[in-house]
Amino acid sequence: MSFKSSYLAEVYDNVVRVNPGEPEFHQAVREVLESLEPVIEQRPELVKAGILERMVEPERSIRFRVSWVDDSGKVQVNRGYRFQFNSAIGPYKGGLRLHPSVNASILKFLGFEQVFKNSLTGLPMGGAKGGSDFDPKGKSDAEVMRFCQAFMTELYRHIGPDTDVPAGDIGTGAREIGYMFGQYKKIMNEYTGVLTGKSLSYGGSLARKEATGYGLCYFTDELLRDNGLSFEGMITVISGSGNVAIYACEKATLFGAKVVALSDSNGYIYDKNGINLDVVKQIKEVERGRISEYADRVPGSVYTPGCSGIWSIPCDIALPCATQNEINAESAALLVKNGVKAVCEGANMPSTPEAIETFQKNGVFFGPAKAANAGGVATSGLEMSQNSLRLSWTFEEVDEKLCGIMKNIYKNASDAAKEFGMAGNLVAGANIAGFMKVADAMMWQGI
Ligand code: NDP
Ligand code: 2IT
Repeated sequence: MSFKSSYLAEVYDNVVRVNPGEPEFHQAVREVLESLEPVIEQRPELVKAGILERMVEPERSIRFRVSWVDDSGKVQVNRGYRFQFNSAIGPYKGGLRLHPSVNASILKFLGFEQVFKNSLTGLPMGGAKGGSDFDPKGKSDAEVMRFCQAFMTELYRHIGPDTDVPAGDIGTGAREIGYMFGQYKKIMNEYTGVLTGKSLSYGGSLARKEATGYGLCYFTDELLRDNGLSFEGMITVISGSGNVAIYACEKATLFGAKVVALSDSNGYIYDKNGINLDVVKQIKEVERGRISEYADRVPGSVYTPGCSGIWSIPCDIALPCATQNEINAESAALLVKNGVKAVCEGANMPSTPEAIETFQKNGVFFGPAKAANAGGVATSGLEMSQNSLRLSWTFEEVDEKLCGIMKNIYKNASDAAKEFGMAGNLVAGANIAGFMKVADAMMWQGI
């Protein structure tokens, strides 16, 4: 799709020009700008105030060296980053990704999207993302600890409970958050809610671990019901087998779906009897092993090397929960051919623009990441509230709030799509609804 508005084309071309070699960032910006065509027509004051030009430029970009000592005594060097995108509606908030593929393009696409996602939650959180090209896989606990301490020894000066509150993402779970929190506390001599995704014993929130996956299913359930369907009896394929995938599998199964496949970056498992999640949790959460081991332990299940083959499994519902651009046009076409009814994104930007177009053209109900996976950061927001209040809500209290937030996100995205003449297009609806609140806050606050 090309821009109708020459102004939007100009904003986009400039993003490409000043951020060369950053295709993921360009992709994320392009999608949002395309959605905003009708808004810009109605609100010329936003153009005059340069709202879009400001939104596509991070308020602050931080890059730093992380040196740490491995178990053999050798010094290792990684690159650390934090892109603080927008603080119009609250302190910067967003995860830290630890993966060898991490670069500025990936973190900027994530930070940019986080602004709109956080706005959609209705909670007062700005947007940021950070991380490093460090690979926690295959490292000892001591190595992970030394890396996390070195990372925080630089990051601490840029964050704070009212400034910027990082959290987990790919490769960053409770272990990494714990080591980072410990280091921040030592340096600052301050016990404060500077990170979310903490363990329960020192300020974490019940249901944060489950939140992204559960929230994805609450959103999907709402979308299905609005269209006269439900999870009951639906054959479901979920990619990934990390934090988001595991708890999406758990809730989808509780809702009556039959989840038949999960994956990791090496390959996928197919279990026609429905995934035994206790086995997956043991392999992934306890042993930090590979998904291929599932096939060794569960009779009747099959492991296939390679990631993209998972989308050739016939299913009613697909929940991509691994990484960006994991569903391309070809995989989308296969899903459509096999009769998929709904695709909702647990990962960030897992569908390419061509894949999204394929789903939308073929009447597949499509829940975009910014809306569908916002349950994680929403519950991080609830963790921040509990830390400020110095109390803890029960699992049921947090889960109920999460469910309410996800229903609200669905309604707001769906209403915004209708209001701007694109009923059913939740990509446009989520982008517009998320944008409006941030744009208004920026207008109030001046330049
Ligand atoms: P985890 O690290 O817990 O799990 C990531 C999963 O995705 C693993 O199964 C991993 O396989 C797979 N994966 C990662 N990178 C690739 C790749 N390049 N190719 C194929 N598979 C890959 O991360 P999360 O579950 O937390 O995150 C998954 C997605 O959800 C990400 O897009 C993240 O940004 C998004 N997300 C996470 C939230 C959260 O609260 N954690 C909130 C909202 C979105 P392997 O083990 O082989 O690397
Ligand atoms: O992409 C995301 O929304 C996250 N990784 C969660 C961020 C957070 O601050 O909880």
